[in-house]
Amino acid sequence: MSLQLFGHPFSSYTMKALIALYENGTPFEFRMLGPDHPENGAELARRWPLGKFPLLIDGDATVFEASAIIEHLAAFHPGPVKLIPADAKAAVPVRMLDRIFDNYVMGPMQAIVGDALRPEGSRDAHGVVQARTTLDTIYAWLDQTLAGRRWAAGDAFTLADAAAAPALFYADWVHPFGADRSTLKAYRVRLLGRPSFARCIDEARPYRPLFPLGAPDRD
Ligand SMILES: N[C@@H](CCC(=O)N[C@@H](CS)C(=O)NCC(=O)O)C(=O)O
Repeated sequence: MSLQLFGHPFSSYTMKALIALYENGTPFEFRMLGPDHPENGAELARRWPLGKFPLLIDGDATVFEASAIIEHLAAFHPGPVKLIPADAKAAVPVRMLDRIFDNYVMGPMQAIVGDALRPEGSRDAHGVVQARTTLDTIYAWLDQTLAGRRWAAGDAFTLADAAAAPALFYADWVHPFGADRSTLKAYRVRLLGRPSFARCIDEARPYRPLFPLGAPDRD
């Protein structure tokens, strides 16, 4: 049975999993979520009550959480691009950076977007300030940490870059990096130029009018 990925092209975590599939040209069926495909939403909810996506089906295996999906693909559908280093010591900083991008870039970015989706009167101004402070702090750390590196963990494109690409793509929309973060900006440009992620951006382009804060006229 072929691989099936449930997700939506405009979803940041779906993009993260798609990057892994596109990097290695792994064949799969995309199970689009949305009102036109209620059967896909129903199956997602049946397999994962939290209803979060992406979700991968591989035969008997159901895998959710984008990082776990990428680990699963690396273990059972390996290709020429090794997103998880085989060397255990080299894999630690890759997994650490993956957690950093998810928790301290994607998380606060989603909190700001999520707040904009709330009805007037249920907004959390304090939470948004906290999210923006986290982003400022992590931007400064990343700007220093990534100096001299082509990709997040060094010369090779890895899981950490798959996490970074959608996180930094949207984070710079909701809370721009600022004029002096030249290393971080250059890294984001490299990510946007990576063919696997450039494809994700193009596939998501038709959905930009849905962005609650208004998508900027760039990228
Ligand atoms: N920790 C999850 C996060 C997944 C996530 O938050 N996905 C969003 C789309 S980008 C989602 O499912 N949103 C719908 C919802 O929360 O109900 C992962 O790594 O896959």
